[in-house]
Amino acid sequence: MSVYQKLVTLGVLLLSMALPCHLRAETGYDAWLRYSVLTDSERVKYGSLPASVVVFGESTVLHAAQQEMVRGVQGMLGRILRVGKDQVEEKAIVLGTLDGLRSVAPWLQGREGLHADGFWLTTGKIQGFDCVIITALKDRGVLYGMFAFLSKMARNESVAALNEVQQPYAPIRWVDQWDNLDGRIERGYAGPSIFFDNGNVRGDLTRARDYARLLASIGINGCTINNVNADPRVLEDSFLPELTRVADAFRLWGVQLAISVNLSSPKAVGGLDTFDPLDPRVEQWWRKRVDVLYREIPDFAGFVIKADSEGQAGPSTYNRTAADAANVIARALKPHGGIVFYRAFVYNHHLDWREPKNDRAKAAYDFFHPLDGKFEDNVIIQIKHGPIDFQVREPASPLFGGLRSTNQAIELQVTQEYMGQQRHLCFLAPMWKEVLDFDLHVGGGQTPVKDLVAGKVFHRPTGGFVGVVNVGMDANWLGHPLAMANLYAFGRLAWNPNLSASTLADEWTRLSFSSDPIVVKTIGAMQVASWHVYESYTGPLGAGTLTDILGSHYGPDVDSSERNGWGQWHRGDHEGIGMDRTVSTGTGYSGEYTAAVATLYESIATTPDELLLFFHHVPYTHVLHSGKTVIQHIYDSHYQGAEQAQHYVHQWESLKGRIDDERYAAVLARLEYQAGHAIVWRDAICTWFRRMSGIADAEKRVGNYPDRTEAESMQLEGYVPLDVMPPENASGGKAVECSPEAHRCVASLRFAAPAGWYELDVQYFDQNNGESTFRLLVGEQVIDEWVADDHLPAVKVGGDSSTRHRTKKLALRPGDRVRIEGTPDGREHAAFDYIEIRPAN
Ligand code: GCV
Repeated sequence: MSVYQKLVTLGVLLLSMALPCHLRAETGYDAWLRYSVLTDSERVKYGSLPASVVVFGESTVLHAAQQEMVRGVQGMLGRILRVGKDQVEEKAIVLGTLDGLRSVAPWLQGREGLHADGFWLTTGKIQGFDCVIITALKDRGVLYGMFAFLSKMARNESVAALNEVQQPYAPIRWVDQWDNLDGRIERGYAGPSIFFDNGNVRGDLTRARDYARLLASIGINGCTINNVNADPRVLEDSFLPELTRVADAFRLWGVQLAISVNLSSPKAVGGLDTFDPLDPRVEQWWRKRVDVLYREIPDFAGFVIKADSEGQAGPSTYNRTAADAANVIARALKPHGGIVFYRAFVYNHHLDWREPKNDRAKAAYDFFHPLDGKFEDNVIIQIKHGPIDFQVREPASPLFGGLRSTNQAIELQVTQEYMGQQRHLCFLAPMWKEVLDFDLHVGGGQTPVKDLVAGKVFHRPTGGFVGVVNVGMDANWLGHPLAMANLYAFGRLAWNPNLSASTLADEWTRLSFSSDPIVVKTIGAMQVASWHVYESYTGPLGAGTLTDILGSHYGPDVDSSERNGWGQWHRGDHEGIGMDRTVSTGTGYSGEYTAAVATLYESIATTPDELLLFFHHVPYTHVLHSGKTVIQHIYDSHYQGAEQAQHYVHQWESLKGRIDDERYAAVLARLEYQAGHAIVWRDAICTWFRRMSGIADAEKRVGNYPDRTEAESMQLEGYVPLDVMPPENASGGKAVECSPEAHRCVASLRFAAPAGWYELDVQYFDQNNGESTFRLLVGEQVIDEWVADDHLPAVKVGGDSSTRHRTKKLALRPGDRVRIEGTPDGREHAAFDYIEIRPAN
């Protein structure tokens, strides 16, 4: 951080102390449960709200609901509700199950059709007093109703004369965390685990409890706390008390604990010499383990299994099927009401890339469709939303239509593994909506994915929605304050997939920031556009996210997808690009859909442009439905996307003073970073396609950067040129870095343009194995200084580490000597790529 930035931060801190309370400094920890004070005019609506909240019945969940109601009303209205129990003595907000209210409000019993977890908000007389009533079949439903009521108030909706029933779309609304026992999180981008540390469950589970509260507020009822690449130790006797503590922390908020288990556990920690699911000793081992678990955690939810995938042990070791493996565990869980999620993410990651018929996209369907109907009723097949792996654009997995006699759940990824890792803004609800609403035409009538997974189409006993979240110890849970919209949207869609993406963005913004119309409109617009923007500079036309798939999954690396066994191929070469997945000439994947969908994708003429390269291999000169050639679309889309990413910064700056300074600054920093990294993406991908296709950009932008001076062409002292791999990840394929013997290095140029105000960008490399310092000088004057101390997924110079530092409004005149001075640190050699100087606006 530069001295200047430090001063700004200090200033922000001091200022925030003096802010009016509706702009109090916030870390984001409260997420959408801020209950911030309503304005006088908003408060008028709640003038007649009762002064007490009475709970009928006894349970930790009901108690939590009552406490939360007090907290919420106090926050928003500044009134402290009187709490009561089992008796109404004045106008009151009443919380209780239908059963609990039977004696005092028999008239409520007439309400039919409430399902488990659903709730009813209504009004009526209880014991002679007018009451607001929040009721449900179960305690958890009352809790959900209470959160819905507070959410209405926070969004300034009327709560008078309520009569509203809400039912969740599906019974399964779970989140998975990929936390390892050592505290690291696989694909987690917001600090270490809130559950584990150093091989054990954390001593302080405050955050786990607060996470459960957030989850409950959006209707999530289950949470798997450990990585699907599961450590067998979670099933050891000694670990049980640890799990029990997490279950206790969750229980208050109606969130049931689940764990991922390793199929080899009977052998790895159980003392058996086998984990063959058909071996009676193995069956007995699972039964005993499960019985012991339920003795300590009676509301335990179940297990998640990743097997025969990416190195995880599986039933194939013994020539058994996924059904054999899932069922043996399901039978152990069944008497206790537990569930097994068996992940459909089973594929061979040593596929022969030379064989054109090989296709990873077919794997889930090929493995699981033949097993349809062979699973116990408490097994759920957990299916990633697309057939590959959370790429920026994939069609809906055909397996959703391939299971008619088996329960299923859709797996959505809230953690932005391939979507900018919470450093880039990418609101995923629009993408999820496209998949959930996609009609797979598997029965008569409409059969959208949301109905298939909810079990509505084939009348399955259970099914639903699972989100991979990976919150961490960062104060704001997911790293990027705006990324929490994804968790919110996931929960809300699991409850009601018919909500639109813009409604979700609107709700989330009001709850998380403010109802100021300008804030709601601006953030809503940014969120709703952001998936398309991200797609447009990282992987248009369905080619997949063109990232480093062998490493970070973060920066650009088009070639990394090819010539290896992982099967995320796009088949880009000098002639064209795209995977031919048709039945007629390709891998046959499109034939895994029913006829109506297969026909759509089989033909280039009917395949939508945005999925063209997922289904077809075409020459770069192929003309899209839009009228553009593929190659020109790729160039244009990257330039437009990167430009929109620059625009986010201005959109956000327009909100200064309308939201608290702490989150304003945090978001601004991320958006400025994203704006720079979008250009890294743009240049890398366009350069690769320009080189591969040999076709120039009709707009002459690619390879032509008028304001740019390459570092290697500046006058260097201590700096030496460096070839970057892949070459497109640095401008001109080269950067400069400090030579091993240099303690301080300088690159300089003589400014030659007319005198004026300029902005100057330094594109430098910020690795996580050192903290180099950079200074910008004009003549002898130090203009700016910063430290490369970000925590990017990068240990070398390249597309993951390439970062922009902008100095605004700099006075320059012809003849000025502009110098970049780098001081290396550790294994980071103060490398940089280029500078750009352009007139300041
Ligand atoms: C937990 C992808 C991710 C892995 C993840 C895997 C899965 O391959 O990169 O980190 O493993 O999906 O979903 O099991």
